[in-house]
Amino acid sequence: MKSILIATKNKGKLHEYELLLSPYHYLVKSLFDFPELPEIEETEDSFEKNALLKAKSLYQITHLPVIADDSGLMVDALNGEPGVHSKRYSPEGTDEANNQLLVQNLKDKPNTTAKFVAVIAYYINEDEHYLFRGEAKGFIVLTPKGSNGFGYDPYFFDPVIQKTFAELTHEEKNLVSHRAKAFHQMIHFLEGYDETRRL
Ligand code: ITT
Repeated sequence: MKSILIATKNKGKLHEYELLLSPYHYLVKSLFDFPELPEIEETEDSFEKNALLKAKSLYQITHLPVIADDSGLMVDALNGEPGVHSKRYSPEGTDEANNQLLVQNLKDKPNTTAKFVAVIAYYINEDEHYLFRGEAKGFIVLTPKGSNGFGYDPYFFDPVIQKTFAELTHEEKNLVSHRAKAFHQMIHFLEGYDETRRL
């Protein structure tokens, strides 16, 4: 069985990828399997650059095919913030503190429309690496709902399903999320590619 490295230490993200990858018969590894690997700082100013930086750095050390994503929440009334700073929006950088700051910054705004963005970098080798972007649109509610998911999920309301992302099971979130959309774009792209490159 071939191995693939999911370049994350975020357990919520990892679980979503394990489910997305389950039909493809891969041995899914994550950064928890490689505690000796260095932390890759996401220092760039775009999701694309950060995802590629992470995927490339980890490919160069492990020589495994790598899926790395950089993701975040972009709120219209906050000019796209927290964006690439979603993980460290508040000084504390915990989900709770990030969400409190988000609510604080939005409490007097009439419009709370927002989107989640995920960019996947799939790094097969030095010559073959690709980027895929997925977005999920919704708005921010000031009272959290649901206890599944991670990060901003309890505050992100999907107007089509009329639930926050934290009210969805992992399977349900994987039908609509930014990460799942980027992942399915990747699968679609690889279907048109050399057979050995398909997942
Ligand atoms: P890795 O870098 O180890 O993958 P991370 O949590 O640092 O994990 P990111 O750098 O991509 O991941 O940060 C994205 C942040 O954006 C994440 O910590 C959440 O706060 C938020 N976020 C991204 N996707 C999300 C989702 O599906 N649901 C809720 N919040 C999300």
